[in-house]
Amino acid sequence: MAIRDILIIPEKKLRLKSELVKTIDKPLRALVDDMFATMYEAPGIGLAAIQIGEPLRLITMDVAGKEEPKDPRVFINPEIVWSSDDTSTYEEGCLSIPEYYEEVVRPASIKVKFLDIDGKEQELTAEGLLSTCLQHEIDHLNGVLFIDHISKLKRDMVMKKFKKAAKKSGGDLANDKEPSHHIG
Ligand code: GNR
Ligand code: NI
Repeated sequence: MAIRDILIIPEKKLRLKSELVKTIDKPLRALVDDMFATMYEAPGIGLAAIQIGEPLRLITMDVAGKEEPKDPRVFINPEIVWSSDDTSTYEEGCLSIPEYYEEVVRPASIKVKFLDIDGKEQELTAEGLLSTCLQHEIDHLNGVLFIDHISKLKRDMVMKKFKKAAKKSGGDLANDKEPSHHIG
């Protein structure tokens, strides 16, 4: 079990559409273990595999409160099969966009179909934080981030800030722009 690095914007991989999980085998279960370790350590209430660089339709989640017992959940190949017309607004954050929080409007309730860790088909109707978090994570599987649901002005401000930070610390590898000519 390993804590893995979480990708931060403007990392291009975060924009990939993740692939269906084909087989639930030992390596996949090891990946799930890494995702839980990484998610709990962060700490976060959800994690999509692409956030640790694995473009698979795989999510870990635990929306239990601090005082409540752990409630680890795994969603494999999740699909939203129904969304409510009524919406709810929640202040969201993302481990791939650290320390930025903004209100997002989403359907209040959804019904999802998915496979559990034993490969068994499951259905779940979610509301509240579980619904919000599931929609946030399923967005990740499609290369969508919560800042895509806020105003372009706010999104552009956030992207600018993180591009600048990546340029300062990581240089060209962490940046989605052209190679720097200042090295050497
Ligand atoms: O830890 C997280 N908290 C959170 C809060 C409100 C809405 C969504 C989330 S998910 C986030 C972890 C994360 O980035 N998952 O992709
Ligand atoms: Ni996120």
